[in-house]
Amino acid sequence: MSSTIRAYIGLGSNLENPRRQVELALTEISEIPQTRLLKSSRWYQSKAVGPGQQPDYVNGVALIETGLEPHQLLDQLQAIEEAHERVRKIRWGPRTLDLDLLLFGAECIDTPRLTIPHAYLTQRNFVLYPLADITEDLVLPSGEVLESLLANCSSEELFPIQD
Ligand code: A4P
Ligand code: MG
Repeated sequence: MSSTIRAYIGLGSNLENPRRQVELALTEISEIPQTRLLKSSRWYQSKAVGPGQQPDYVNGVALIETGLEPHQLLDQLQAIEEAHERVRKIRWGPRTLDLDLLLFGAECIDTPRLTIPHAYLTQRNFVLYPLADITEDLVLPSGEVLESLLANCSSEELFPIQD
């Protein structure tokens, strides 16, 4: 790969064997063209943020290196979601697979299809704690430091899954 960027992807599932969904998605991410999977976090069980009674999620984060442009990468991630028969019905409703592009190098992007850094990155324990598994000294484009974000984010109701 000539010019590559490091990007973080959040994985989540709370339907139809969530652990299997996210494991499979990780393999599929590693098969995206011009892309290499560098690291992945532990899996975590987390309480659903969203409407109504929902099953718990399995969440994790992956670090990749890619030669794709951000929107090309989003296309690939959405194709993987589709392949998992993800049905988009309710915002924050239950889903077989959700792939969020959390960070793309140090870029800030705001288009109708893509907001980077991901809008809720700094508030969600099921994103911040897995990020900490695979990064050291992460600084967001805003200048915020992962360590301080973690200090302000409870790990309550977030459980690393033991194999
Ligand atoms: N989009 C914009 N920016 C991005 C980005 N950085 N990465 C657009 C991915 N997609 C991005 O997403 C709606 C649109 O967002 C996409 O078409 C894309 O062009 P969606 O996945 O169809 O809808 P959604 O996921 O219901 O909405 P949203 O606002 O993206 O929600 P989130 O932030 O993805 O949250 N609780 C737990 N415990 N664990 C979870 O993983 N996830 C969600 C979904 C809610 N509750 C959760 C979890
Ligand atoms: Mg999403």
